[in-house]
Amino acid sequence: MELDERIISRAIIESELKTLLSCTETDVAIVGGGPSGLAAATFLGETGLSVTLIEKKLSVGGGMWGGGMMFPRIVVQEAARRILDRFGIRYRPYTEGYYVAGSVEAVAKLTSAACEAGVEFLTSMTVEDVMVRSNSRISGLVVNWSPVAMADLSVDPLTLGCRYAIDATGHDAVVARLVAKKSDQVIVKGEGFMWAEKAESMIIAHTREIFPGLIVAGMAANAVAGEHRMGPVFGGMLLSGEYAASLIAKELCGR
Ligand code: 48F
Repeated sequence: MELDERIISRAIIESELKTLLSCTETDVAIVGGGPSGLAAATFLGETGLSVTLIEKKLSVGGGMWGGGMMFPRIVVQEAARRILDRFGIRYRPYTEGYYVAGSVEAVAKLTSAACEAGVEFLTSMTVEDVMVRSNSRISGLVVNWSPVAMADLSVDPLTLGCRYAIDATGHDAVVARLVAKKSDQVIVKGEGFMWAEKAESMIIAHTREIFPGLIVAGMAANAVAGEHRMGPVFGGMLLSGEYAASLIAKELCGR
């Protein structure tokens, strides 16, 4: 069989266009493919809800790839060890209650689990605004290709409808800030100094619906609340993603 470039191109375009069309109406749109976004995506996908994860970079993984100062290792505390087990991420105990895993393996296994759970990934796409109708609830996201902003092109965005959105954009809490700019219902306090114990112990309390239809998870949740940062200990990110998923599953699936 002789390979035909036109068939290869058609296969790619047709299959991705179908995916993009299906993502114009999704149950849950997750913004950001770091550890909290990936964990939330998997848990939600497993409930049978349709889940789209939008990531502005070419690859998912967020801050996990870099571990601590580019040493590709992450630390997870006892409270979240069960999540490492759940995703099959191997780890070694370091000292009591502290476990070390490889960041490459962690990202790969979180991503693989999200794929298995049926999550659709839209990469190189940036969320630049949200849709809010008269019911004062998030009804969708406004998106554009990331290179449009990088090249400073003047190109109008498109929209993706959703029943719930999760802001998992990390330290910048991008979606929360977009909403805060246009609604006084949301205030983003910005993250505080590094204090791992406090930051990790408060993250579940800060993982919540900050605006109808918008849940904040991961470092974005702490940034909105004015909570401390925690550095390369990742248990809270995984637990927050799991908890964000449970809040939405309760509303949309009644469990
Ligand atoms: O930063 P990130 O990994 O967020 P996280 O899940 O985890 C934080 C940790 O990595 C670490 C930490 C705790 O251990 O302090 O920093 O809270 O991932 C956020 C992702 O969101 C993407 C960004 O490229 C990254 O991959 N992102 C940011 N803004 C946008 C976006 C946007 N406007 N549209 C789409 N994706």
